[in-house]
Amino acid sequence: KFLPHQSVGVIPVPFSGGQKREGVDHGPVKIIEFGLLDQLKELGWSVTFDGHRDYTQLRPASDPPVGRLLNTRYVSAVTESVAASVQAHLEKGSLALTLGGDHSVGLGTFSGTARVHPDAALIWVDAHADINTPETTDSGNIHGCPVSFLLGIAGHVKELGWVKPCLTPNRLVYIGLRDVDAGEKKILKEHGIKAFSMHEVDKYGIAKVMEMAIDHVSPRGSRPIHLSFDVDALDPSVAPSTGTPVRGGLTFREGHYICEAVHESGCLVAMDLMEVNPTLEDDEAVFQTVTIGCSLVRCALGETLL
Ligand code: 6HN
Ligand code: MN
Ligand code: MN
Ligand code: MN
Repeated sequence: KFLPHQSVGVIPVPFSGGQKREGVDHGPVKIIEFGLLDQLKELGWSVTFDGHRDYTQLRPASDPPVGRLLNTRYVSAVTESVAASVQAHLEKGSLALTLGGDHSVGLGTFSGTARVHPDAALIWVDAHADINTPETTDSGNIHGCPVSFLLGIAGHVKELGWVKPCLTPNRLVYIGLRDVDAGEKKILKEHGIKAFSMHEVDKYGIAKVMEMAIDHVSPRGSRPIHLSFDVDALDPSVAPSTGTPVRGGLTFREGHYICEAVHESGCLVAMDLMEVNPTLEDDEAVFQTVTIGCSLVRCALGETLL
């Protein structure tokens, strides 16, 4: 509805500084090695990909904890650059597809989307809510915090000063939650944020959940949609190679249905595929995880079963 997209800009973000496990920075290379770009061309998309990136030169010489937050300056520099890339692709009329990397990168991707589409909705598909604040985080890992910064409820962190509040609770919806910290549950309640946990997926079925989720954030197709898909939303039996797996997740089909429904809305302007870590588990597990990642993206970009 917003753009009959024909072109997609692919942004690889080989970054792992938002959490402590090495390897998630190898996600983008692996996903592209598995043929995602050709698969999208096959679907009729014109694909812009400016090559793999190296963000390590943005790593500051010294990056001591800011309160509890870890690698704050590094996360800040990388995500600020990602925001500019997303913005540039959207301004050219392309859909922006970001390949992670850990989910701290969501700070950059949605900020970039919001600069071009200030009314954009955010569908966050994840086992986790990633809405900790600098006060509530136990781990200090910023991949557990991006949503609080986007909403502007994190309080001011000078080192992340470039991030401006660009999301409101009514434009945010979660799907797939099952590992939400106590402090995060409080935040979700206080701000009246709509969330479909695995309990609701079981109760209503994924089709009804998607109808309610899209109707909540983009009633009658009124808002552009940014889909941020953390691969750990899927059950570890179908997507094992990820840093914070949690049992009881989305099935293979439920994951795909989410992407198909977002495509059918006609409102998708940007997508993130995050937390694919091709160094975790065995080769078969990596194959499964990367393959499913590619097919989720294809479904969001219009691949159909018939
Ligand atoms: N992710 N709630 C936990 C934390 O460390 O704040 C887990 C976060 C996971 C983040 O999967 O993108
Ligand atoms: Mn590495
Ligand atoms: Mn996440
Ligand atoms: Mn997660």
